[in-house]
Amino acid sequence: MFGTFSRAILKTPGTNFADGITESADGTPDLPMTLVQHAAYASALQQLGLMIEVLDADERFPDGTFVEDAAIVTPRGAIITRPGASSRMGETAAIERALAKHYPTLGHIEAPGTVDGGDICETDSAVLIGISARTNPEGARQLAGLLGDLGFPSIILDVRGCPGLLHFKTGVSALGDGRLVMAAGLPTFPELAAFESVILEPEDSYAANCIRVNDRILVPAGYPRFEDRLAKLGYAPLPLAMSEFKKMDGGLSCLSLRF
Ligand code: CIR
Repeated sequence: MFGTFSRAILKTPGTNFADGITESADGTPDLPMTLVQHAAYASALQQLGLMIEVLDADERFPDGTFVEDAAIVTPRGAIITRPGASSRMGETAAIERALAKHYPTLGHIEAPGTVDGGDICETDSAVLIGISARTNPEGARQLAGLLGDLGFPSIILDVRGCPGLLHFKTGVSALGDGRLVMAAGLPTFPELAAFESVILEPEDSYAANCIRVNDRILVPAGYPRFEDRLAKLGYAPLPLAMSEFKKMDGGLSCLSLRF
């Protein structure tokens, strides 16, 4: 069933977490607070029944805690990405080692393709692949082929030029049940016409990156209007403090690989 997971891989933020890439004007993350928020996120996944593996921090990669960008994991196979930021390309080696324990074979995005997992949104009917500043058309093409081999249809959407969208999933998440959460101000994508869209208020855009995990929707804390809407739709939101990750342009989904 959509959003049903039994395992997750995470990676502890390193002491140089603040040296990662960011365009946020929220300030410098506080390391102790970052570690507290990361531990709370890990413990929420455990409470939802997931077995988690938390990889050690690696100071070579300040953005390495955003593990979602390094792989696409599905119930039928996993694909190691080729991240679009050169400082992040080496992050995939540790993720590949961790995933190799669970998947007998792994697909790979090859040069000149680039893909960040943050651009990939799995829905119950198709995998949505965003072309962004990080995922290029060649990467999207390769990924669609690899997903097709695993039996998953995909839809490629070009989100380059959408203001405020680092990744596709910065602005779009799947709730299951044919529903997408979308940040305000995104263009209308004809390819997504079959989905029911839950469009957020402009001030709540950061909450557009949320994740369904088993019977809960993990949402960033601080967006009560969105929580109310989710509750009215019959979902049970679980708010998690994300302020320090937001300072590094990170969202909820990017802190874990769920499978
Ligand atoms: C970056 O710019 O690559 C990191 N500072 C943030 C990555 C966030 N990843 C994600 O939303 N999937």
